[in-house]
Amino acid sequence: PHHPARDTCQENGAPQLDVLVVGAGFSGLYQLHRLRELGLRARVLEACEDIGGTWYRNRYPGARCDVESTSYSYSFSPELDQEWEWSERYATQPEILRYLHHVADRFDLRKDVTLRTRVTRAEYDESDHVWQVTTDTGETVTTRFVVLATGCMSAVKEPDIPGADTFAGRALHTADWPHEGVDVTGRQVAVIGTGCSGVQAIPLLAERAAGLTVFQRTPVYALPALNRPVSAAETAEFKARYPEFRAAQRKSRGGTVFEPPTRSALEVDEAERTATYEAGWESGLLSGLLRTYTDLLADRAANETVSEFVRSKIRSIVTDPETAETLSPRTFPFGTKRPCLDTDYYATYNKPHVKLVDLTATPIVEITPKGVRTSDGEHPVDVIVFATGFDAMTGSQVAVDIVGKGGTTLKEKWATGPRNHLGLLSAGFPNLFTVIGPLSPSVLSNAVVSIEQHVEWITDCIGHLSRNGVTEIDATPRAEEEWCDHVADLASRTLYPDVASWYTGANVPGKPRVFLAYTGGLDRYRAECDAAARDGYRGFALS
Ligand code: N01
Repeated sequence: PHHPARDTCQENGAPQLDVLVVGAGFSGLYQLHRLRELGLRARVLEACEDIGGTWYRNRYPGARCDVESTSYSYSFSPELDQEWEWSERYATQPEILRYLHHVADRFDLRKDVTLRTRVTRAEYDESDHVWQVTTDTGETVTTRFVVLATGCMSAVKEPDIPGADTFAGRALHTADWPHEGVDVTGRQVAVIGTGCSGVQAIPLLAERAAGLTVFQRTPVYALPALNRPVSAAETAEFKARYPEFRAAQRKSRGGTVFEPPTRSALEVDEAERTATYEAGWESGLLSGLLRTYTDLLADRAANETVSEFVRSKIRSIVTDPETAETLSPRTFPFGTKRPCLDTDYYATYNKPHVKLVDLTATPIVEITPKGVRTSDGEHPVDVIVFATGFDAMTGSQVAVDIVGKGGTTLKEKWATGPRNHLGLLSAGFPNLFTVIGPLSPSVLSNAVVSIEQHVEWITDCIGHLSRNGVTEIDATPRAEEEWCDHVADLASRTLYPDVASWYTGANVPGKPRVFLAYTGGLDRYRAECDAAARDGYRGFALS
């Protein structure tokens, strides 16, 4: 067989790089920083024109974080915590991007980031224990380790609607919004999709558009963000307690700090429950309702109490009862699809120029040159916004042609669902780490806290291997099987797996139905990862 890596190895047989990091978002930038501390030769390749990952691409109107910015930010540098100031409780996309630029400058990261370079292929050389990585710019790089820092929401799901390419007006996807912005003043606008992207964009599009038609297939549960500017006094107060907050965050179950609930929702009477839910609603936190009782994600009857509470809120905001009912989720329990954090989402439907089309009653038949045709007729528009989501969790990884041991591709191996050990390494694909990928807490936690946990574990691991002259780490098939079973077993005790969502891969036609995240909590997960490392990387074969 051809061993391409050998052709490009340096003369002493060493690969050109110790670590190649794919992606320059929150994950890739921090990974680079940590690898530098080990004195390793590391480089980041980024497909986009600039750094920022998710926060570079998702520029649609209203794009902002749904975790408070003081919490959705790096914790690794106390100096960074002290010098950066967030202007709002929930930062907008431009502000988060500015933060990432600040981090890149402050830690001098840019010089090892190559932009406009998409990794297209990575092939493992079993005899030299190196990866040969190919890019769309024609470059080949040999590297001992690869870290896929490619994000959970970066592979855009193309709209699977007939005629989508025939539309004569402007078609946009929320995740590929033009950098110069789009002025919809006086235009007729359609939005297809009511997940978190749609929910954030709809109120702002409605402010400018002459008419806005929202095409909804499944309604969501959206909670008020109660976003507001942060005062100088609040910032000073927060900065004073940052060290203890960061420590608590690292120990927490999901990367945000709160007192965990102790009681079932069914243990208390309705009046008490409603008062508790009111307080959760008024907290303006994404998890404000879910953190009230222990069993909301495990017991349907318990969950129905909170689901109905949110529906009652929708009815209280939306003046037309029929529209309120169409906006009310009835087909899945609260929290089993990611809830949204909104600003004026439901109230927007009270505006006379905003129309809601219920696709369960009148499905989309096709997109025509003039607009959207449902079974009820054509809706002519100037602009269509596809807020149709992503091939989440696995899409960005299988998009790279990754060839592991024995010529098996990751795509083939994962054809029936992702398999790996500890969410970090997939057996047969040695030295290839994933940051916040499938079967780790990732999307069920504050992503930045999970990213730091992964990056630090990976860095320690690579440091350990390098110091000990170990050139290969691979997950053992047995440990991998046990981990996959463990993740599935934990998920099966929740309400998540039965629901068609991107958590279960159900949003992408043909994608296997597997619950994609670890539900045991970041604290327990961190302990599992640390124990494996302490026990000499138990569950992994080192050679
Ligand atoms: O995508 P989604 P998203 N015809 O998959 C509909 C994070 N995020 O980009 O549910 C008609 O959630 C689809 O309908 P259905 C966050 O984790 C965070 O909004 O499949 N409709 C659904 O309504 C989030 O969960 C923030 O029936 C079609 C929508 O499109 C994740 O990213 C902001 C359709 C897709 O919703 C993804 O959110 C934004 C079709 N053919 C995103 N295909 C923050 O606040 C799809 N849909 C930080």
